[in-house]
Amino acid sequence: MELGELEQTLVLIKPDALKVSLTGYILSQFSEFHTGLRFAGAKIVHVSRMIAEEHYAEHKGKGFYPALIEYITGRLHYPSEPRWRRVVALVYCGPGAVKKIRQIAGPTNPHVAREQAPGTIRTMGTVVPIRDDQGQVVGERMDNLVHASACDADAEREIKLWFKPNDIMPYMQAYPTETCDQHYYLKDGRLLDRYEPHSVCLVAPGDTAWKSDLEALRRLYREEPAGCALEAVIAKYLINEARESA
Ligand code: 3AN
Repeated sequence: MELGELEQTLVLIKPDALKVSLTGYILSQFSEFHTGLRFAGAKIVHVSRMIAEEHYAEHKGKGFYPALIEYITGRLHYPSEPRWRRVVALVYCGPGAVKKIRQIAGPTNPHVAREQAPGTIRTMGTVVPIRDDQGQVVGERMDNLVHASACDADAEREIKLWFKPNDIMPYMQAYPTETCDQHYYLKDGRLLDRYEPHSVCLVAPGDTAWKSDLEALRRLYREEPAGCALEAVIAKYLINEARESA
């Protein structure tokens, strides 16, 4: 699909940025004045383990992965204050969105950012050693303040992971949508087509959903391969759902 004006990217303002009150500064750096891009969506999210693990699925199995999940879920920066564990999730829209936001964010590693990209947001991040149970350093965690999608394909996957179509202004919905014609509920990790006590309604007839999500839900419901995990589809429907927030 030729995106052009509808090119989009996902930004997460991560818990370390919230902790030191850099939110306003980051929003200002990404503002229309600096980037020519416009907001398409914004929400405050208490990050569940489910959405964290889907967001960073490509890093599963790497040494720093467990620390990455603890970091993005806010457990590291707010160990005893679950109510402050949150990120600001944003969608920016406009030509060159992915590249422009990545440039202002800077390199992944804050040390590299300080050396090679002065003025970028991640120069203000930190790198923290990861230690094993014996206290030996086994890796490092990069507290780099913001996430920014790396390419158009990642942006699409990530925006669809964090946002429902109706979280985004109608003129700025970049990916195909479809009207749902049946109920899907979730209970104990299983999809249902009708309500049972203690189930959560994911989508109902008449709801607008990403077309790719409904295609996946139909296959997953029939227990056929869907090309993605159930969690990748349902995580956004459980955002800020008290019953699901681990
Ligand atoms: P970016 O966030 O710049 O797109 P990714 O997608 O490669 O970088 O990595 C996602 C996150 O995983 C990074 N923001 C960083 O926190 C962490 N990370 C990536 N590579 C490493 C690494 N080699 N060591 C520690 N943490 C890493």
